[in-house]
Amino acid sequence: MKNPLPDPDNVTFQHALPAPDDSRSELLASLQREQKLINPKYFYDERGSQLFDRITRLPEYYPTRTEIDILSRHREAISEYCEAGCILIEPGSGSCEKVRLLLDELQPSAYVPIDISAENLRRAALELGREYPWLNVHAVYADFNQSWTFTDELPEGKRVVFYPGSTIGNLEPQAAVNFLMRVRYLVGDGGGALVGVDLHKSSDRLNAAYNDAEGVTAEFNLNVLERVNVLLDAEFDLKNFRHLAFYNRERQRIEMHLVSEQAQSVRCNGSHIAFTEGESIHTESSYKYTVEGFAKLAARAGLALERSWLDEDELFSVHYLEPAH
Ligand code: AVJ
Repeated sequence: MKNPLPDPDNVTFQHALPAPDDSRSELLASLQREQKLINPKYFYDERGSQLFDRITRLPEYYPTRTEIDILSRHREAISEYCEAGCILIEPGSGSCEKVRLLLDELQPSAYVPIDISAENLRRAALELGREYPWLNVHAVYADFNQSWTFTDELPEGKRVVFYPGSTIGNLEPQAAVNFLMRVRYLVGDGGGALVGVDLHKSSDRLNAAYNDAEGVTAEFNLNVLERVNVLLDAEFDLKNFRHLAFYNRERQRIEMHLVSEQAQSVRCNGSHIAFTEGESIHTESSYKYTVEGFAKLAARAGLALERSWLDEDELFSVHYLEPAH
């Protein structure tokens, strides 16, 4: 069906995606490593995004509802730190749900959603622009894991990066420091960052959140193989792999794997990838931090933790960071 509404003129689009070949060879190389890997960014195709949406509503998966609760409860204080008139930049904006909790109170002069899912980005930006006609929405279609060059074209104003959802937990700690250094450079001396971070806690609670009774997380994990099948013209059979997720306390991270149920050889990109029985593909790490641990991490990137907001049970945290002087 054609969209009967014209695009609102407070919404603009910018395209900054690298050539698709780059990401294909990166993905293939990661599957040929000693410990096979798939970057968790590949989870989020159409179906993967839908499954993740379902995860966020599962009784065991506390992060989303807890963060929403923190953002709503503290929107006034949060807005004082971010400041009205700021340029709010959200890498991996998805459906732009969480930013809605802040917009009315914060009154930023522009919102810059960045996402690698073109269709979702377009839909989400247009919807948001219609809902908030006073807001300048500048959508950027880009892979922020790879390049930040798009930032030359942003409107003027105090820049604040909004990075909710503990997405930063997907990065290895050193990569998280590198990410925060880029954030610091992007926002400059006068800017800031609002970052949502899942907290270290009991293994039982964490293990339950990634092994839900309904099996949605298992489906989400397995679905990444469908994506690989499309991107690399491969023949992974989902029935031959099973979901594994556990909290690695020593490294303070949830690990998700897909475990091969049998010895098998999978056709992939004109070649084959061999699995022994029980061999795994590491599909995701989700690092958990203490407030002190996260403050130290941010400090390594030249960012000072100005303020933290936690829920009562100390399950989740939202932090305002500023360049350290
Ligand atoms: C979107 C990376 C924050 O690590 O909790 C949820 C993704 N994976 N269940 C997380 C995820 C399995 C999620 N993040």
